[in-house]
Amino acid sequence: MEALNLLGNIWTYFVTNILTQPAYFIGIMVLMGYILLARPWYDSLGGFIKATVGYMILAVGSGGLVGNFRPILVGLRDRFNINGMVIDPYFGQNAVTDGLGPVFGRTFSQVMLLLLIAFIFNIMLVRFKKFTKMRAIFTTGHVQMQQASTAFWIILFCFPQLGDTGVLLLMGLVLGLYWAVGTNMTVGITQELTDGAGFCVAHQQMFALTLFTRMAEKFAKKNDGASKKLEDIRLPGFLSIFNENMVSTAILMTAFFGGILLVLGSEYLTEAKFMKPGQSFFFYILTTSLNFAVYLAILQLGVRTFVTELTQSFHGISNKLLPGAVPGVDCAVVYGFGSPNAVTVGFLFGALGQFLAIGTLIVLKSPVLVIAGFVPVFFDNATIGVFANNKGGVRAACLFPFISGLCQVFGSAFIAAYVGLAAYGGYLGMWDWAVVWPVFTVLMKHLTFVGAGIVVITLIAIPQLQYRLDPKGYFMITDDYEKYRADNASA
Ligand code: ASC
Repeated sequence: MEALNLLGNIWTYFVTNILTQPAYFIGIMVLMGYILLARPWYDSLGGFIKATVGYMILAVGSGGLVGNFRPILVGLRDRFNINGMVIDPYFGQNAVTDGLGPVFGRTFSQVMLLLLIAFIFNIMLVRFKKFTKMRAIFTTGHVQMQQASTAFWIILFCFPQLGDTGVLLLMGLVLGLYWAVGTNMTVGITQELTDGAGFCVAHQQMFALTLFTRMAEKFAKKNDGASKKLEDIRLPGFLSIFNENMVSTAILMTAFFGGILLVLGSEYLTEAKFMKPGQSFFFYILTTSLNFAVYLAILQLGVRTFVTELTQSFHGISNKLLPGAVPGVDCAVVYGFGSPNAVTVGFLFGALGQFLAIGTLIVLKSPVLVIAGFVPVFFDNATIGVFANNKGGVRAACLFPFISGLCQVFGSAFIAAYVGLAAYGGYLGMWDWAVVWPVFTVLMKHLTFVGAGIVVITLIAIPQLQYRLDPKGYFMITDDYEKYRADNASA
């Protein structure tokens, strides 16, 4: 018993301080990688510092974006008196924490256990990649925590009769599979986007990225102007200022933020304490809008600081510990690649889709109303924008984030009402959790164990299908990207 307690304490310490703090998790992975590569201690220490600090810089950028956007979302809700649930991973996690006791008589500590079991499943599935064809490890800890919370709720909702161990093992398997299969799906498209940087995406829209990127490829086949990539467009005359990313971001955001802030009005913004009394409204709008470009630049600096370290050091892990494994990282890392304008365009069209969907719910007098949260509207859609643009150009970068915005709102409204999380004020709301997980949930609720079986078999089958499509390039794309590219070019 004593020993078990000690183990539990060590695990809790590890989860709180390292696993859910991606900066340290990535830093320690880099350190381990360099040690395994037998690099001198000072190189290893340097790698640890650059990776950790780089990730912390990235977090400053993404945190700044979230904070900067708050007045707009809070304001829209207050001004239009919308009473609904917020779609946002942090609100979703709070809703689970608040509801677990009253609804299911459970505590949050089991969520951490679920996280551990799912993570071990993920590693095992990659360890046996010869059979499973799964290549990637999910390392984005704060996201794993949010997903484990929502998944725990879903499994309790679907299998209320199941005991503690059964619940944890069944959901550990499904969630571990989702992590292994989802990250694995993004390996090829991320290698192509980053020209072989050696990582993939481990976040909350992995199915969306795969689906929309494949659809965007179809656009590229038509060789007209609209399938040109954002970075290849050279605008003439005065429009040429939009060719510069920082300028275009600032102008687009000033139009977007400015429009909404004008509607909210300086009186409201002062009352809600977003503006100081007597502050110039014009300069408040300008600063808020320009800050967007500032935080985006910070975020990209963070990415540049740690990606090279991660790529180099991970060879240590993938040569010695987990043969051929690829690290899955935060979606924001891809904003350092492809077209920076795709980030802004994806966000704007995603916002358009979300606002349209929210308006529709209001008009149709839906019993559940949704309030946009910044994390889904920005991080899902900007990432979809980057991948879609890379394959399908401008049109894809506008269309797919827009569709995604619709899916996020309608899907979340459905699932949150269905499983009862809407009553606690929030739902995770990211694309996979608004589209893919609702399907899993309906299957498991109605067909119980048969439904769970269908989910598990479908997930297991996905990497097998991917492998069948390109048996020769499948492992080569990560083991030797240069050769993969050369082979594809000659084909
Ligand atoms: C999420 C989440 C965040 C952001 C961040 C993006 O899903 O919980 O804090 O996206 O990971 O960089």
